[in-house]
Amino acid sequence: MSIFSKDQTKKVVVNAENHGYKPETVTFKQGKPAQLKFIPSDNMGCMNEVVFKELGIDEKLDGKKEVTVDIPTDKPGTYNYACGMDMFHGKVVVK
Ligand SMILES: [Cu+2]
Repeated sequence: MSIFSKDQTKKVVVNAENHGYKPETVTFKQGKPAQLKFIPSDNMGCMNEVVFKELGIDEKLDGKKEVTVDIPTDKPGTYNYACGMDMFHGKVVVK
């Protein structure tokens, strides 16, 4: 990340054999661009898809490359996300 950037970037490791998303909750500050990076592992299982219902985001995680999701930070709130089967869950808090 550039030192000139005020963006916020956080990482979540995805591992279906390690209880899912680590960390389960990520917090961003309101008002600055925010990106959540999903870091794949060798154990993706059904976590090869991540769905943010409220944001209309549905991304494939192929287990090889990181996937970045832009999180809106214009207002405070909580965005829940889950695997494609709605089995593993995580959330993003903007405040
Ligand atoms: Cu699942």
